[in-house]
Amino acid sequence: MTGTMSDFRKAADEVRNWGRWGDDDELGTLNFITPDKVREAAGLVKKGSVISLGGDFSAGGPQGAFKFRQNPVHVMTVDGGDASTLVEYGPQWLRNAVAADMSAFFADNPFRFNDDLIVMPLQAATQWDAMSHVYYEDKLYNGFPADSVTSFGAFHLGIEKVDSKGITSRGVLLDVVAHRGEDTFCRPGTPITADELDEIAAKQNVEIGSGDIVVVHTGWWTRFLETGDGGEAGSGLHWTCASWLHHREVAAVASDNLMVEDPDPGNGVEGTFLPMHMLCLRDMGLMLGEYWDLGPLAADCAADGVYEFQLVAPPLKVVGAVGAPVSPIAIK
Ligand code: UVW
Repeated sequence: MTGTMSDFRKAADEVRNWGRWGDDDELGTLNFITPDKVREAAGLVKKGSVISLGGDFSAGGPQGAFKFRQNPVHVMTVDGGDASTLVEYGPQWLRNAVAADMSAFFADNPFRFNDDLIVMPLQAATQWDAMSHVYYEDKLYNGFPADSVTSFGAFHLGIEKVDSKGITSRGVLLDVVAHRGEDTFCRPGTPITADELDEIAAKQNVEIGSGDIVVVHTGWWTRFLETGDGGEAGSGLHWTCASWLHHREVAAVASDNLMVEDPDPGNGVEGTFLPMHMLCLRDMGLMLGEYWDLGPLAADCAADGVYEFQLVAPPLKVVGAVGAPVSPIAIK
């Protein structure tokens, strides 16, 4: 069912954290991650197993459904054949500019190197949304003006601002795929509600506490790996889950789908766009992780019955960026 603007305003007033950690705060709910919390998370490492939650960054990524986001373009700028090939075939300017360098590096020397370059949207695959990613009514989180994000980047709430928090904390996986008895992924049509999150936590015998990072398995990435279809809709969190995250003092939330929240506007709020993004990033200051690969972690948790772990997920420090790639790991 679609929510109304008045439902949205009520939720926004309830979850808004502006001023809670000071007028100049740019960490938002990451403030819930205290030194004690980091110690608690490190104490969850028992088996010494490391599980990657990062998807591949490649031309075969999930982008393409929206024209403003492309898959990564990755090219080699130096490879072992350059010295001989460029000297033999390259035009004069290239020989002067590059081949001479390469020849100098490589001539009579078997110790060589390769270099490369990548062009891509920072949102191409596994990523964090920075708090500067979305806004409404000209305000970002904590009341910073929306026009502080300029063509030179975000002067407030850029992704590099969260560096002091790692990001690392206790991670908790909530496995919606297993709970719903799905084979691979949660099909579109039924958003994940706060009650369902509570049911899953109870079933998994795990509690969500202050400073935790909640990781929601919908199976979308596993499905994408099978089909290669990055445009397929799936299920996501109902926008009202923002209040659930707020009351539990969750530090951040991540999922394996393209927007964490349910993609169907019919399950959103009339007259808004990405209502859960707005409540989480703009009102609460709570970061969203998208396109995480949660299949292997879900399998591991199902096997040992342990759904909590040390999560280590530092975003790439791209100064002024409104989001950044990440290769998260869960350590158990
Ligand atoms: C948008 O689609 C605007 O954002 P996200 O990639 O965070 O879902």
